[in-house]
Amino acid sequence: MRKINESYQYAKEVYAAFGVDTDAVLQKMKERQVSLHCWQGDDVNGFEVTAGGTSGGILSTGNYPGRARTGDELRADYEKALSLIPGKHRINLHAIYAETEGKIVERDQITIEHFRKWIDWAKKLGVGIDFNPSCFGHPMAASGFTLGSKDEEVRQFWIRHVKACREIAAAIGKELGTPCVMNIWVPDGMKDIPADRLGYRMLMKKSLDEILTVKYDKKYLVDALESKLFGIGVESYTVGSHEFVMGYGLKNNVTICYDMGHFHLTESVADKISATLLYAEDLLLHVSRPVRWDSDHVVILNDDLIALAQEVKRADAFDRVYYALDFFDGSINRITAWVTGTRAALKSIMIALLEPTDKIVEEENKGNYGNRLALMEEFKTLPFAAVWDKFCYDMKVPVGADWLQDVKEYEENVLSKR
Ligand code: RNT
Ligand code: ZN
Repeated sequence: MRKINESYQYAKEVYAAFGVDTDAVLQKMKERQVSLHCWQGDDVNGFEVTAGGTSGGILSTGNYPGRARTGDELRADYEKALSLIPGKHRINLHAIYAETEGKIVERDQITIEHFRKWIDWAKKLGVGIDFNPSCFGHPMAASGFTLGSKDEEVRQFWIRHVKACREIAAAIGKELGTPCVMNIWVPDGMKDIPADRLGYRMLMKKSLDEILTVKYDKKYLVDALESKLFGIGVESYTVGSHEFVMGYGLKNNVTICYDMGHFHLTESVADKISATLLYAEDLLLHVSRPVRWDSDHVVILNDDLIALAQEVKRADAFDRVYYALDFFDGSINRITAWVTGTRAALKSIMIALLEPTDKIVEEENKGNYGNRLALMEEFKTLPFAAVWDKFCYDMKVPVGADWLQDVKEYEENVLSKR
C-alpha cells in the first residue's frame, strides 16, 4: 500500500513535468467502460437446445476444462472476472445465450423474457448489457448466407431474427437505463469467386432496410453493423465488406463496427478512427488480436491496441467510441482470458489518456519531426505502471499479478468440478 502510493507520487511528478494531471486521468478511467463478451466464457456455444455453436468462418479452438455450460455458470464466471477488473463494465450477449428452460424456441421467436435472468443479474450488478443477433451455427445458415440469401425463406427467417433481437435489445436498454449496443454481424460470403457480387449485396441492403424500418430511440438502442474481410471457407467474397458497411452505416446512421481482425494485417484500424469520426456520430470497436489471420486471440497490450486508444484520445472521442471485446480462446482458463484481455484494453486506454499529446502535436506543427519521434519514444517508458497499480488499488481489485491467485482458487473450487 505504502509502496503503491509512493510510486504513484513519483509518477505523478514525472507526468506533471509533461503537463499531464494523473489524478484527472484516474478520474477519467472510472468512466471508461469495456463490454465483456459472453462468448469467451463458453467458446461461442450458447445455450440452445438444438443447433448452436459456430460456423460461417469463426472458430474457437482449445479444450481447456471448466467451460461454462449454463447461464448460471456463465454468470458466476463473469462475476469472478469482473471482480478482478478495475472499473464498472458492461456485458455483451449473443442471442444464442437465451434461456428457454429446456424448450426449443426458434431464433425468430425469442423475446425479452428469455433474457430475464441476464437482465435481473445485470441490474443486481449495476452493469449495462449489449446484444448481438446470432446469424450462424444454425441449419438456416448452412448455405453460408443469411441476410444476403437468395433463398427467400432463409432471408426472411434471418430478418425476423434480427428484428426480434432489436426489440429485445431496445427493451434491455430501456430497462437498464443505458443504451444497448446491438451489433449485426453476418457470415455471408463465398469460398470461391462469385459471379454475382452485386446481387447478394443488394439483398443484404434490402434486408437491413427492412430490419431498420422499426424505429427505436437511440437512448435505448444503438444499431451497429460489422464488416469483415474473409473467414474460413469464405475466402473469396464477403457480402458485408468494409465498403459495404461503411457506405450503409454512413448513409443510414448505423454505427460502424471495426473488428481489429477484419482487415488486412498491415492495415491500421487505428488510422480509421479519425477518418470515420469526421462523418459518423459514433463507432463500435471489436477489440481483438489477429495472429497471422483473423484468429481472435486474447487481446494483449501490443502496439495495435495502444495505437487504437491513442487515436481515440487524440480525437477526444472516448465518449463516441464503444469498446467491445471480441476474442475466444478455449485453450486456456477462460477467466484468465477475459481478465487478461480486459485489463490490457484498459491499460491501453490509460496509456493513451496519460499521453502528453500537446507536446508531440506542438513539435509536429513546428515541423520538428525528430523531436516528435524522440518524445514518442520517451513517452513509451514513462511510469505508467505506477498509475495503473494505483487505479487497481483505488478500485479495490488485485494489483499486479495477484489476481492469478484468485483465478487459481476459483479453478480449484468451481471450474474443476464441472
Ligand atoms: C466474426 C465477428 C463477430 C463474432 C461475434 C461472435 O468474425 O467478429 O463479431 O466474433 O459476433
Ligand atoms: Zn467481431
